[in-house]
Amino acid sequence: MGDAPIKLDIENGVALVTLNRPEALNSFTADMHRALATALDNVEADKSVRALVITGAGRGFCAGQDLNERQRSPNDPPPDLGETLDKYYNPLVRRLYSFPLPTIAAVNGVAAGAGANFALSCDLLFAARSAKFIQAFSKIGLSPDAGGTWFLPRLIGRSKALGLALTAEPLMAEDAERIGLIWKVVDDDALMDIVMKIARQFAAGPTAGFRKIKENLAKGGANSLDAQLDLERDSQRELGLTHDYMEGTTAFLEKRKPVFKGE
Ligand code: LHQ
Repeated sequence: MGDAPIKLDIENGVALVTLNRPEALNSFTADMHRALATALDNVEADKSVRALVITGAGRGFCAGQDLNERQRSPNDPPPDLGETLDKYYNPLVRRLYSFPLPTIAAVNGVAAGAGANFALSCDLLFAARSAKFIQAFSKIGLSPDAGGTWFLPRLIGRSKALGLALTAEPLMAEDAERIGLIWKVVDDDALMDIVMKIARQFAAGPTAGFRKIKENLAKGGANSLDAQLDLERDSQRELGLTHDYMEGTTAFLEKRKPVFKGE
């Protein structure tokens, strides 16, 4: 039996999920999707976990759909790719985008197709300097999926989104940072140290506040200013009653580091 397609390590409040099919640049098989969903179930069930990191084993992050699984002989009926999206990719993107904890994608190498786009559903993207992002879909006659047509224009604007999707040109990590697709580019050998340090900070942070930040920013793109101001008021009212708000303000006044409980 080969290695498990997903590895899950939990330590110091941080769950590290590793896509683990390095021989195929961690491209997604149905098995890997199922293992990832189970890993995320385990992360959500473990109340000691307060931050999630996703990375790839080996030299790639994720090359999207495993195209071997899609190989057809001429006599097969045409595949229903929509079913694959409904069953695997769309639930994954929805789940990560609204995951109740801060999520970080540590993009260690090439991220192509759905592998580039599902990463955009994480909250913070760090990329190794040698990593690149490829909207590979047009090369095989497809249009971006895994949320790409939603995330890309919002993050980098219509012009860059169309350029990347139509040409399938690789976008190097430094350019991805420059145009706002990702949070930060870092040296390859520093990637995991930097990401895990931030993840541990998140795991010792005000988790309920982080959750509101995610929820409210997600709603901010579609709400009117009026609706958003009301939402901010309601959130602040709720967060103002938490242990962590009290602790944060007390620690500030006492000139010490806060000890957040995440509630
Ligand atoms: C792969 C793959 C791969 C299998 C590298 N599959 N083996 C959703 C729903 C349903 C259906 C369709 O699609 C989707 C969404 C999508 O994600 S569509 C887009 C699918 N992905 C791609 O088209 C990317 C295909 N890969 C590539 O273009 C290149 O491999 C990139 C540019 C990612 C990396 O290039 P290199 O660094 O030159 O590596 P390589 O091409 O030599 O790949 C290394 C190995 O990984 C190689 O196997 P081998 O046995 O020859 O060493 C590749 O065959 C394998 N591999 N991507 N998606």
